[in-house]
Amino acid sequence: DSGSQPVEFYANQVGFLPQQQKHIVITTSQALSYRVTNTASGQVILEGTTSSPNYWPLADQTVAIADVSSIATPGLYRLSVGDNDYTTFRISAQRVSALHDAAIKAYYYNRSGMALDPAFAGKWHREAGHPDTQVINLNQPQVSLASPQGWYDAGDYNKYIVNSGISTYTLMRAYLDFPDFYAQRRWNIPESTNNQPDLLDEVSWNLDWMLTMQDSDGGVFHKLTTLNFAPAVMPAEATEQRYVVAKGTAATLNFAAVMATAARVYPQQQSNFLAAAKKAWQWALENPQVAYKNAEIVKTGEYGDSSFNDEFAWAASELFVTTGEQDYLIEAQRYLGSPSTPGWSDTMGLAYLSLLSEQGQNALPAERYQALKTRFLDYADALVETSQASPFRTAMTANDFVWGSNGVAMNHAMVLASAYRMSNNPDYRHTFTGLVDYVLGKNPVDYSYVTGFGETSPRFIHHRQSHADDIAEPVPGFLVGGAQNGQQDNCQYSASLPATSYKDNWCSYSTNEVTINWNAPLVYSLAAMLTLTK
Ligand code: G3I
Ligand code: 9MR
Repeated sequence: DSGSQPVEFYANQVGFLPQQQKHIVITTSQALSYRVTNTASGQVILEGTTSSPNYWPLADQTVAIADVSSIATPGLYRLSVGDNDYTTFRISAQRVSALHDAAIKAYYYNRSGMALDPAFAGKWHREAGHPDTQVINLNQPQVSLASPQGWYDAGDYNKYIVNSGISTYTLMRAYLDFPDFYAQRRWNIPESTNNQPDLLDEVSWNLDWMLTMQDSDGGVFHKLTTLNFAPAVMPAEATEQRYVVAKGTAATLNFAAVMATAARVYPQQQSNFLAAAKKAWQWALENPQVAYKNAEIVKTGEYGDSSFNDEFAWAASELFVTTGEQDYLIEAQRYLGSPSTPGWSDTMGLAYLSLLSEQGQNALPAERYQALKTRFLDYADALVETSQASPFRTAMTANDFVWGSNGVAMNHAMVLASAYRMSNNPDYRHTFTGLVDYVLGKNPVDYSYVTGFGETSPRFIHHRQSHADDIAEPVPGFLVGGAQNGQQDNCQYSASLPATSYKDNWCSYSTNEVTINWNAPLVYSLAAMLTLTK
């Protein structure tokens, strides 16, 4: 009898969509029989046996899978094993929808230079901070510039181009791929009453800032920052002098890619965005190897990167898709390498996403498009295989458990959702929804890693506003970095394996900070689920 050994359940704590694959992980060293009860009727509606258990070394756990996919009616269910052990799970498109809106609303809460009004921010209202109207150029201290707006990067208050760029692109990618989903969607931000989709209003807030970071010669400053990280105070109290630092090749190409994309997304501003993109591209051609390094006195995030082929490939691809000019295609082909999962320092996958989008397909010769698609789907196939072989049914390997592992998971999900859009192969869909389940609770620490969503979700995030306000709940809708065992901070961790080294504490900036670049692929993945999982 299976009741003798207590088990633990790891399940999506927020809600499954009715039609998605639904796997619940159970800790056990033998296959178990289980039953599912509809809590409303009290009726047993499904009986089954788990898969045979497998050991996951990244968590030191042996687990089996209960597949409850056949249940597709919205409701609250109880999954039971033996006489005493059970968990509940929900099927609710509404909850997934609410989660999506919170994940994008998080950007509003991280706006620099804007007071958050109670009408939009509720109990998380706050004063404006960081007007950034008098920012000093660190290399030319007599020069100051205005560089207002934008989003704070993370739990800190600085604004970094490369990370802003991938976040902004990812949100625009969501808009371009799911235009009908976003056309009427609103989540109560100050611009919600205008006639533009809220997503475009939110992205504009950051694009306006990014434009100010371009110098007159076309080069782009790597970041806007204080010299040291601010203490954990509210934005309005973090008043140290801010600087723009050196220009660099990565920031400039990243900017070029984002502005070339924006030229497609905002037709009324096309010429302005495209001119900025071309000027940046030109600067990068003349300065192809300028790696950014923090000067000795600058202690904030470096976002250092010294390999630029991926940024060249990405910027050239965006310029090609926007203009159709063959010269850009030649450049894109020169730099294009193998597809990979995007991240702030690796933008090769973004070039693929754009070249393989509807607009990319229209611009590319058919054979070229097919060849790129084959390479991209081969990469997605490898993620599917990883997931199917994984005891937790999640496409995460040891290499993925880096600082921001949950961001890696969501970027894998974005790649897979895109593969699904191109091919209709359901394996891609199952693999990407399985990754969303992973961040929402189907993981060995049993956390739903998004603030405000799920039974056990982070409360003590490394987010200065959430730490300094007097509100018990953290700002909602933020995905934390997640498990990884680098332990680069001085927290005491109770576990040390890649998939279990996580701590819900302010001290854990290496696992419990939040960032705009981790939330963006979460937003994308949820929009993809709500659109594609019908
Ligand atoms: O490049 C090496 C690679 O060669 C090696 O195999 C791998 C093994 O761990 O490490 C790689 O370097 C990592 C680097 O990111 C690039 O991925 C470092 O270990 C890792 O510590 C580093 O983490 C970055 C962290 O800043 C520290 O610099 C995160 O990616 C990045 O998301 C994070 O970003 C911070 C900003 O600096 C400041 N704002 C908050 C934000 C989130 O915490
Ligand atoms: O608070 C900082 C966080 O936002 C960064 O991501 C992190 C990594 O660069 O650094 C944090 O600041 C810490 C600093 O690096 C070392 N002293 C403790 C700071 C956190 O309180």
